[in-house]
Amino acid sequence: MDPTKPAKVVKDVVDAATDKLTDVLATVPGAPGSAPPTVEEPTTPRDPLPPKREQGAPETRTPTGAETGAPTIANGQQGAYLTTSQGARLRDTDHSLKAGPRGPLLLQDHHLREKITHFDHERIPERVVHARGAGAHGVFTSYGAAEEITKAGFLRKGRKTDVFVRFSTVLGSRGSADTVRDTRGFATKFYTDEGTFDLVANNMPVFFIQDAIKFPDIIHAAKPHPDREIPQAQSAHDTFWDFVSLHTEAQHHTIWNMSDRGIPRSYRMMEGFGVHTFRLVNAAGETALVKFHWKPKLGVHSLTWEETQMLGGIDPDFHRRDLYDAIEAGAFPEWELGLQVFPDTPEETFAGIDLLDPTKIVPEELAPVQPVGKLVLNRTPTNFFAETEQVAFHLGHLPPGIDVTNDPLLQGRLFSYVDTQLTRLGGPNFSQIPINRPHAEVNDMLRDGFHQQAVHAGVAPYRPNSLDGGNPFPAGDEENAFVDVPVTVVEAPKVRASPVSFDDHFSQVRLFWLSMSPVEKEHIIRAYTFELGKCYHQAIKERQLQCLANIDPVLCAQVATGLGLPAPEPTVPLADVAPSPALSQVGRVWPGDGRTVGIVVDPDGDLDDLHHVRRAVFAAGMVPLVIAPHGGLVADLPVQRSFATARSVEFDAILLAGAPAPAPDALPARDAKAGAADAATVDPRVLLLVEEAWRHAKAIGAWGAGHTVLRQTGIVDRPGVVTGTSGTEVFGEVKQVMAAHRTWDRFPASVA
Ligand code: HDE
Repeated sequence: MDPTKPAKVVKDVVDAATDKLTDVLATVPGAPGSAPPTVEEPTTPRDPLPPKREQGAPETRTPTGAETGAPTIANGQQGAYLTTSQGARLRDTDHSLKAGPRGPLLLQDHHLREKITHFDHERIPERVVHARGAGAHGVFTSYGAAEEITKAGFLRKGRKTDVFVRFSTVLGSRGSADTVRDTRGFATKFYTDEGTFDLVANNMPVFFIQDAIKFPDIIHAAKPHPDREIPQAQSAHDTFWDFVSLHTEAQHHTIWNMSDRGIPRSYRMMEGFGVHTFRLVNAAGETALVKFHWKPKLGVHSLTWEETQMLGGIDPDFHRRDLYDAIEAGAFPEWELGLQVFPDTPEETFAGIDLLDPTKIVPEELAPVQPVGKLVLNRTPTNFFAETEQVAFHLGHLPPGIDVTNDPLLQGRLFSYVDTQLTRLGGPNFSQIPINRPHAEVNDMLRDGFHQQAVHAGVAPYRPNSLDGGNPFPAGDEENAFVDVPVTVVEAPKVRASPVSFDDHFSQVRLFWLSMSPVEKEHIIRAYTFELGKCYHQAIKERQLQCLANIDPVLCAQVATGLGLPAPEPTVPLADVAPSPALSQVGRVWPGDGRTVGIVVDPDGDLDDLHHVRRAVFAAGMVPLVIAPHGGLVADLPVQRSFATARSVEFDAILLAGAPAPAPDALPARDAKAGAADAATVDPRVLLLVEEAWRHAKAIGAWGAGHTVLRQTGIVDRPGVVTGTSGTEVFGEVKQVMAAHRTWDRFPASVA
C-alpha cells in the first residue's frame, strides 16, 4: 500500500465493486473476512483464507529471536480439514458421543472434552489498568538527529525498525467504551536488533502521583466503587474526586483529563509523552537527560463531550474502528518521535523545573521538541488476542544508549510491569509469545517455567561454566553491551520522603489553564462542572472548588456557579506563570487523512454530481460514505449508510446532495430518530443529522436541492456552512473548513 495515497485502497475496492450489489459490503473499511462470502454454505474443502490485505502479524521468529523465514500465516491454522489439537481429522463436531441418540454423553468423548475444556479457559485476566486497547503494526524510520546523544542503533540515520503500538484507555474494563473521558495509553514496542525498546507512554505529559507507591491509591479511587461496581470507565464519581482533591499533586493531571485531551477524536490525533525524564548515553559515555514526545501528523484533536456520550452507545468501538479503518483505507497514521534535551546536571533540573517530578512539564517554548524519527502504522493485527491482548510492555526493556533516571514513579514502574505479566500471561515466559519475541539474539540463561517454548541445548545454564564452552559470554563495550550509567548517588539518610521541589502542586496547573484558548476553557469549565455535579457529597465538591480557587478565580467561579456553591478564596498565592501556546489544540490547520465525509443523497433527485464529489473526497485522502433512504445502490454507487443506520457522530462533515422526502421507514414507532420533525418534507433523520453536525461544530456543505435541508433546519449563512452550485466546488471549501477540525466560532466563548 502506498502511504502517500490515503484512501486509495478503499477507492480501488469501491470502483471494482460498483457494478455488483453483492460486493457492497466490501466497499467500506471494516468488512470482515478477506473474501466476500457466498450465500450458500461452501462445501469444497480448501485451505484457510489468507488475512485481509491490511493485516499484519508478528514475524515468525523463534522464541530466542532467530529468523525462520516462514510466512506469518505459518503461525495460524493449517490445512483444509477440521482436526483435534493433535491434528487427527474429525468427521463431526456438532454431535457429542452418546449412548444412543437420546444420550447420556460418554466420558470417553475426547473431542467434546477438548473442545469444551479449551473454551472454558479462553479468558485471561484483563490488564489491571489499560485493559481496553487497540494495537497496530508499523515501521519507525530514524532521521539520525539523535546520533550525537545516544548510541542506540535504531536512532542511526535511515534505520528502519519494526514496531507494534497499543493504544488504550486507563480505567475501563476490556469491554468498556472507547470514547470515555480518560487518559490514553500510547505504548510502542520497537523491535530493535540490539534488544527491544518499549516506550510506554500516555497522551498526557504528567501523572497523578509523584511516587509509584501511590499507584494503587489513585487507581482504586478512580476505578468503579468497590461496593456496586459503578461507574464504569469514568472519573465522574465521588471516590475519584475525593482522592484528587485531598491529594493535590494530582491536580495537574486532573486538569489535562478535564480538558479536551481527555476525549480524543482519534488515536491518530493524539500526542504521546514518555512522562518521565530518561537518560541517553552516547558512544563516548556522555549523557543527556531527555523527555520523549510523539507528534501526530494529523494534529491533536478531540471529540465534543456530547459526541463522546452518544458514541458510548452508538459505537463504543469508535477509536479502534477509526484506527483499523484508516489503515485499511491506506490513510496510515503517522507520528514524529521528538526529544526535549536537557543537560545532565547533578541537580537534574531545567529552567528551575525538577526533571524527576512527573507532575511537571517543561514547556516546549523553553525546550523545543526536536524530531528524531517517523512512525507509520501500516498494518492491523491479524488476531486481537494473540497480538493486542498478549503484548507485554515494560519500561525496563531498553537498548544500549537509553537508561532510566531516579524519578520515583519510573522506578516503581520498573518493578510493576514484569510482576503484572506473571498473573496476566500466566507465567514467566511471556517474552516468548510471538508478539513479544525480540528481533535480537536471546541468550538469557532463563530456563523452564510454564509455557516454555524454547528447546535449549546444553547442560550449563550458569556462569561461569566450562561444560558449555563458557557460553554465554559477557559483552564488552566493543560488543555494544548495555551499561547502567554510573550516576553518583548522593549520600543521604534512608527516608520515606519526597524532595521539597515536589511540593508545588498548583503553578503548572495554572500554566495549563492560562495556555488554553477561550473555547478550550469553556470545555474545561464544563467538564469540571459535569464531573463534580455527578458527585453525591458536597464536602468533596467544596474541597475540589478550593483546589480550583488555587488554580484560577475564573475557573473556580464558573464551576462554583454550575454547582450552586460559593467560590472560595485561594489558600496559596496564584502563580505568576507564562502560558505555553504549544499546549493549545486550537488555531492551526491540519491534513484531513482518513476523515469520514457523509454524503446525503436523494435517489429521486439530481444525482449528476455524486460521482465527482465522491472522487474529490477520495482525492483529498478522506473516505466518503453515501447516506440514502435505503441500502443497495444509488446512481450505480453502493450505499454505505441508510437513514436508519447513520448517525452524525461517525462523520467529520456532512454534504447534502439532495433533500430526500421522508422514507417509508421514517416512523417514530420504528425509529425514534424519525420523531424529530413531524411535518417536515425532508426525512426528519436527515434534519437530525444536520442539527447534530451543527452543534458539534462540524463542516456542512449543500448544493442543489441540499439547500432545502439547510433552510428547514434554519442553518443558513452560518460559520462553517458552505453552499454553492456544484458538489465539487462545495467540497473544495468544506475541505478547508475541516482543516481547522471544527468551526468553533459558531459558538463564541464567554471567558477570555
Ligand atoms: Fe502503567 N501500568 N503504571 N503507566 N501503563 C500498566 O502493565 C504502573 C504509568 C502505561 O498497552 C500495567 O502490562 C505503575 C505512567 C501504559 O499493555 C501495570 C505506575 C504511564 C500501559 C502498570 C504506572 C503509564 C500501562 C498494567 C505508577 C505513562 C498499557 C498492564 C508508578 C508514562 C500498556 C501492564 C499496554 C500498563 C503499572 C504509571 C503508561 C500494572 C505501578 C506514568 C500505556 O504494570
